[in-house]
Amino acid sequence: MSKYEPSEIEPKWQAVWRKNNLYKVDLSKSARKFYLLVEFTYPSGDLHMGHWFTFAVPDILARMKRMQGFEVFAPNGFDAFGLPAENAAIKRGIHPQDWTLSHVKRMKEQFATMGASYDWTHEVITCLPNYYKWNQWIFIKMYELGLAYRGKSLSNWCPLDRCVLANENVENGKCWRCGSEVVQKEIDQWFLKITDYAERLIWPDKSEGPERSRGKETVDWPKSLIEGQNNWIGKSEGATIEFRIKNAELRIPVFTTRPDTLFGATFLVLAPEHPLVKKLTTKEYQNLVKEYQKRASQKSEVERKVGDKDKSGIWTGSYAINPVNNESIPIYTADYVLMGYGTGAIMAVPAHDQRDFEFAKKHNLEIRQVIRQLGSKANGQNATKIPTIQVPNNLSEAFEGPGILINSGKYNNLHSKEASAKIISDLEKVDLAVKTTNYHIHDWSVSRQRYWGTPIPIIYCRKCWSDKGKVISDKSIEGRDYAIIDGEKRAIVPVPLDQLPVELPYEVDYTPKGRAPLATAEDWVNVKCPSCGGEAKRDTETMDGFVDSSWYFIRYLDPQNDKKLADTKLIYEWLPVDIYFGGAEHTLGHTMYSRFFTKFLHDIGIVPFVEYAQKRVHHGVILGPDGSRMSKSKGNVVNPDVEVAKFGADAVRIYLAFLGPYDLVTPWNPGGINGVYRYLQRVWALFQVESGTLPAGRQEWKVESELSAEDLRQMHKTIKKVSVDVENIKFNTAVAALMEWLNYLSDKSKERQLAAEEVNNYLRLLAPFAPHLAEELWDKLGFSNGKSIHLANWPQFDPKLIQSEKVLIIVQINGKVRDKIEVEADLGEDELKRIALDSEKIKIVIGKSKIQKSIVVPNRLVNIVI
Ligand code: ANZ
Ligand code: ZN
Repeated sequence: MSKYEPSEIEPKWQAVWRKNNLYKVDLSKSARKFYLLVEFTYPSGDLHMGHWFTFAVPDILARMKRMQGFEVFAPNGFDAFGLPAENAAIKRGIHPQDWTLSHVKRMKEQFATMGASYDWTHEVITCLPNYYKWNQWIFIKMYELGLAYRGKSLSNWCPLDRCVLANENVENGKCWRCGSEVVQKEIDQWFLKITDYAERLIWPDKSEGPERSRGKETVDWPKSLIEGQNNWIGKSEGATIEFRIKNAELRIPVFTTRPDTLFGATFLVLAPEHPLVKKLTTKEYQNLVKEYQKRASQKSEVERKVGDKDKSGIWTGSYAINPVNNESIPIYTADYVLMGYGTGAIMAVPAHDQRDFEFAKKHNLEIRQVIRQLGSKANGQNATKIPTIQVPNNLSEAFEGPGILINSGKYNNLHSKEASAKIISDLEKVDLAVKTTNYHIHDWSVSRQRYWGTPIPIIYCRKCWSDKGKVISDKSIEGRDYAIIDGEKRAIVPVPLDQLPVELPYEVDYTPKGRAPLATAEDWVNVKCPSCGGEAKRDTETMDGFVDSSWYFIRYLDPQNDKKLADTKLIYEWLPVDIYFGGAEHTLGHTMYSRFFTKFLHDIGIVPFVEYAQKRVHHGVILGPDGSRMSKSKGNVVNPDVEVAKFGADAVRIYLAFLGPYDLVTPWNPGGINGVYRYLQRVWALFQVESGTLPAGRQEWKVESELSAEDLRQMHKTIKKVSVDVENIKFNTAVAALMEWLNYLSDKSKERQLAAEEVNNYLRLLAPFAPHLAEELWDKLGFSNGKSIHLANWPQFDPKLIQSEKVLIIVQINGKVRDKIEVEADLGEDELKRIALDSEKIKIVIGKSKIQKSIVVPNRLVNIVI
């Protein structure tokens, strides 16, 4: 009997599969299509264990589906633009393109050792012009529809290098290169108007009409992702209420979600950037306010949202008039109010908003309670008899919930909801309020002062502006029709679609010089205007890398197409993606942007669906053996190449699948992979036949032997378990089932011959997990007839043969036996708990009591504690 030598059989089969083009998909066969997508990877240079976890485990599903007769499309590629290439280039003088493409090459070689079935013939590499041309095309389509515009946004600005810094290049508030203090500065940037899609991005997309197409109500995405997205969009319904100013013809609109608390508004707060701050500030406060504004400008939005402990802010010297009771209330400016949300001004209700409460405490402002908590009829009093209570600054915190109105004139005793509606409608009559919906999500700022990205396909023309622009100048809008470049107005001229791509020039000085690297490529920057032929300049910024990953799943279908994003027939037949694997860290950014692009492409008639993936699965994270994140500096990195050399790719694959539920964060366990390796050795030993020499005692196993009912049950149970578990992304329990069946077969084989059917089925079930070992034995044992096991059919199970034994489960409540129920053996804990709680006897005993916890002992007992 030969030894199990993965280092011999694995490269051998990988070469055969490559030669036979085993995983090449036929996209013309879409009747039973299965599009399996894994988030493509950044070409960082080395394939680490995280990549293996991300790609090798979903490959199990791809392989099973293929054997089940699906035409499986599992493409792969590289998300190849981005900061690391550029930073490495700056540090080491290698051109970002050379750096990136050499990493792509090396990583593909490493990918090959995984024995995964990804299809590289549809590879997408985003830094190549035939890909990013279409980023530019989409950008211009958005521009034409008013969805791409130039606007201002606060950015990290290094005053010494005179450039914008990405968040990751700000270290402790200082520039990573020169160490100077980073400030927040308003910078002109390109934006994509994702806010226009805010309502439709809320889950589920409820839009009517043609959007009601494939891929909607049925999508199966993690709940955490859906909630995360909805929170980021942050839809908020309320009203805009206007406050008049004492002694001035001005009004300040504020956005509030709680009009019912209006009688408790004891001051107003404006964001420090609010344009009215200057007008409202009286002479004696001007210096203090200016100083405060300057301090606030040094804080990032994130810092301001978190809020400081000292609740900084300052009075402007002015008063506003509360529209419901005509009281004069002071107007403050404070940085906990953000200019970018609502109207940039708030009515502060310290008794019912915690931030306002802390601010009022600090600045000694009145805290007036106007909402009474429901059910808090203190001292048994009837609600209507509760006297209006003045609670002078002795609350310990704000009461933020809804309740019954007090201290609110004619609105007293109404419930918050009712009161809000009444107050809005009363103020609407005198033109002081209007119902308003706000969204927290901002437009997506997509331009970067970076080299290694997609050039923005825009040209700025002085002549077009002086010829045409001025004529229509009162209707022209900054950011849409013209931009101010170097202090001068120029028309915005998109590059004509037939002149795309605007290629990234190779020769560029990308070391920091205080301007965008592309500005140094003067031959490239200076162009003839495509509209008037005059002297013009290109935009010198590049697109955010999230643009690249927002539609790559469409491009995979047809990566060489130079007429369209992809062939329309392929889009209609192959999308949406059936299952999309990726990291939970992309719950916000990538997932939101790609959904936005999908809806946009839907609206311009490119795709017929509004969600691009039916199912989304998050993978977990593999930590180092010490339980912390693998990192070179900690010395806890497990290198897949080393593990493959020791145990083989099949063992590494199965180990990763067997670790635990796929979405869990789990440390690498060196003992675990040893165990998996031994399991594969046992499979090898039990089944293998050396060139005609059959293993002792099992000379005739190829002949059909009689299988007992129990033998059949074991076999069909395993087929079912593996099929169902892999389908449901429970790879670990599928592996456990295979191990169990092996134990059974090893045991029984002492007394009888294994049937050919058993060996054959076992190998086919094992094939997605250990593709090399299964192929080798399939071939050696004469099952193949020259055809790969990966093209064989997936085993079928017969439900009649699985009928399992029954067991009697005892159901206890607080330790007392209350019922006995006959159930199928081996049910899971949740299932058993559900059955127990369904019992009439149990329901009666529990009644209205609350269940504290329940203890389940499989096959024996459920104890419910109430
Ligand atoms: C009065 C009030 C009373 C409020 C009360 C809350 C509770 P969401 O749900 O996030 O939309 N707000 C409005 N604009 C703001 C801005 N630019 N910066 C900081 N805070 C702002 O929150 C809406 C609430 O946040 C608004 O309702 C406003 O405070 C505050 F008992 O108005 B509220
Ligand atoms: Zn022009």
